[in-house]
Amino acid sequence: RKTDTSEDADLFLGLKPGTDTALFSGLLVHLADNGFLDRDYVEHHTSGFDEALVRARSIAGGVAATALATGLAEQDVAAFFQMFAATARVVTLYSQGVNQSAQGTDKVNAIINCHFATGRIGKIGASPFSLTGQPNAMGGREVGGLSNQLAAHMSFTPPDIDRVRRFWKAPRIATHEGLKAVQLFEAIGRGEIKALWVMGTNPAVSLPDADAARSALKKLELFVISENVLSNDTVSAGAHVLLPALAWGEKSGTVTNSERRISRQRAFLPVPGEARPDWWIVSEVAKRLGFGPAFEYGSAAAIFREHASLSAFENDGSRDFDIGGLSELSDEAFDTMAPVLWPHRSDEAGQPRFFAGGEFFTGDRKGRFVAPERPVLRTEINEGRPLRLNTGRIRDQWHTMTRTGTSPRLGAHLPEPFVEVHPDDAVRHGLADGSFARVTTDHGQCTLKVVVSARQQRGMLFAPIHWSEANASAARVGALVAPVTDAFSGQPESKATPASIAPYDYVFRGFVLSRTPLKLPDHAWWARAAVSGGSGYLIADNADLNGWSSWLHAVAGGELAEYDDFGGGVYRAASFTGEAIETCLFLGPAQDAGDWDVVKELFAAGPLTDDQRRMLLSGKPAQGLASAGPVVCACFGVGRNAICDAIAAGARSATEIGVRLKAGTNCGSCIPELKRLIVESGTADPDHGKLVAAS
Ligand SMILES: Nc1nc2c(c(=O)[nH]1)N[C@H]1C(S)=C(S)[C@@H](COP(=O)(O)OP(=O)(O)OC[C@H]3O[C@@H](n4cnc5c(=O)[nH]c(N)nc54)[C@H](O)[C@@H]3O)O[C@H]1N2
Ligand SMILES: Nc1nc2c(c(=O)[nH]1)N[C@H]1C(S)=C(S)[C@@H](COP(=O)(O)OP(=O)(O)OC[C@H]3O[C@@H](n4cnc5c(=O)[nH]c(N)nc54)[C@H](O)[C@@H]3O)O[C@H]1N2
Ligand SMILES: [Mo]
Repeated sequence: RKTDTSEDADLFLGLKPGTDTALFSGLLVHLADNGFLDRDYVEHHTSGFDEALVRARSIAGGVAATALATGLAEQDVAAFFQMFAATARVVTLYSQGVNQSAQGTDKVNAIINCHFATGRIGKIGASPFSLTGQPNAMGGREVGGLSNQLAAHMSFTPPDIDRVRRFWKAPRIATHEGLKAVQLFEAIGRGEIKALWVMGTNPAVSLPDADAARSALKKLELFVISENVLSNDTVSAGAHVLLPALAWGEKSGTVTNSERRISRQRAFLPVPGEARPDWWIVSEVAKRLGFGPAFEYGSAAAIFREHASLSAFENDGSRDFDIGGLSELSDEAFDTMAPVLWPHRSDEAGQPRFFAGGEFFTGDRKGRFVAPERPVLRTEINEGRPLRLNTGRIRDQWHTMTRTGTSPRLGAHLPEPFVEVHPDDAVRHGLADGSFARVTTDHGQCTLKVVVSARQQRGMLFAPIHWSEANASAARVGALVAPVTDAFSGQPESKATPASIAPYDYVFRGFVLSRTPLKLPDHAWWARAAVSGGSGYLIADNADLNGWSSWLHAVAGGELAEYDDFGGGVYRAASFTGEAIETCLFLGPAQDAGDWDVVKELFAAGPLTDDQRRMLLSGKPAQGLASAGPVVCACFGVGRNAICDAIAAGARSATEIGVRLKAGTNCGSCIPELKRLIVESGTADPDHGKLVAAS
């Protein structure tokens, strides 16, 4: 699928889902057959090359075979092979399109094989690079936050278990790997796990087959959640105990980024209510369980010192993660610690780079080529499920929206849950841009707004993962996803579930704005969007307008100003407190559903003039207030209409739009969209485009 990132690429490879292993197998063969191997590196610093090459040859033995396996054009495959071969400094960045797959480990192996084969690893500008997504994904691994590892990069081998056991004086330490997330929830569903403590994750939304995961939670005898928010889908699945945890900005500790740099996170907000740091909550529970002496931490600094000591304990260079040099930090030194690269051993400073000279953390210090399996998706499409559903993120929201979902600025760009469909598939399945569709898989169903886009592959759907039962009526996309997983990593195949799509008609569209949160009627399709000054809901429905009028009278209380044209299918009503809108409802046929962006601005403005109040329900509230359209630049709140006006007035590049409107001049993440708007307007400056490509 073409993304904003892909727009700046010299070469875009829109391969068939799950076929990365074939692409990189073909590349390995090309490198081997055309004299691009670093034979010296392969011989001295790696093992397993011959088997890996034989396997790669059987998967994709040349350009044509690679093109066939991946669905790419031969000239694109050839261009990619050439670019990789000819460029000494190559970084291969990969994230969930590679990992979240039942063949994810093999995809990664196939990538790393090409870097081993060329010796392009651990050198300046040359390395495979896994973009772990969570801000502290690395830190999570360092402290052993996965079910298949112990702390400080130790695993469940007898010597490691013994070492951690002695260090922690923990005779009953776990002696084997635990269940990974998907299998864990399956075991809960079977009643094999009876107690669960969820901390800092929202699995009822984010797991595959999420409806099954959510119902499994009901079987627990003890279900504890540590959370920042009072409610999310996991909490409402029936938590028995809710522990209020401090959030980012409120708590103190460290995080580690993708280049192994540990940074201090300092609290800059007061502690709200009874909330406590997660470490404190864990320690207090441990004390009640009778492990008091082991959990007498007075601060995050004390925990960090112990963590650093364990990393160095009986290490002697055998484990990469060693921050023994930080194990004696005073509280003050911890507080003022500058970002530090690991390893940071007691006898030396940070080590800027691993692996350039081999020296991998394996028994013989050699890197292992791994021969991947031929890539095959674990599910099949058929007549009933002719498409595949790809899922992922959008720019403006973070995962399950418990925090970004409260920002009016972020909610202004793409406020509704949607499914992206290729124009040909839209025709085939009778879908129009801006209409609604039901997406169905063997696991669940969602009703989403249709976005028709040529950036989507034929045969593929894409839906963002962010919406949940907390903020939408029918958009728990995780519920659609097949729970098949990679045999080694346990990652689910979240990007390729067989699916069907069908149009779903609503007679009425519209929205509700309210100073207080509302519960929408069960029959309505709705999505909550953060707005300034209250709560906003975009809605669609087939129930009669009289019913909506009664509903509004009941929830709004007080006196309503109303405009109804039930015959024409239009109903608009508002209540006021003083001169400001208290609650308002706009409903009508799609072309007459009210202007969400304009009314939202009036709602946020507070007191309205007499004219504005009179015009509000007329269907033309925009007079004297030009709608900025959906916000494209979230940093400066610049809307699409303003950007299109600037383009019409002569702006020919993202930079020129920035000069006029500031749009794109802060974080820059809207620049691809600015460029797209210029292209769509047909006014793009071709020379400027070349300049960008050349630089
Ligand atoms: N705004 C925002 N940013 C985030 C997050 C967020 O929630 N919101 N989450 C963070 C986290 S935790 C993570 S893990 C990262 C994830 O970052 P990404 O991995 O960039 O995010 P996804 O949206 O999952 O995108 C995966 C991409 O892979 C493509 N893809 C699907 N199948 C395949 C395939 O078989 N092969 C290939 N090559 N590509 C495929 C998809 O079309 C999609 O464009 O983002 C981080 N950043
Ligand atoms: N279909 C599909 N599913 C996916 C993905 C996909 O691409 N497609 N991506 C997957 C990926 S890569 C990821 S990372 C997951 C993300 O999925 P989750 O981790 O489930 O999503 P979040 O919304 O980040 O959940 C974090 C929860 O922790 C709470 N929280 C935040 N800070 C703290 C804290 O300091 N302490 C405590 N105790 N709680 C806190 C938040 O309020 C929130 O409820 O989703 C995965 N699921
Ligand atoms: Mo992630």
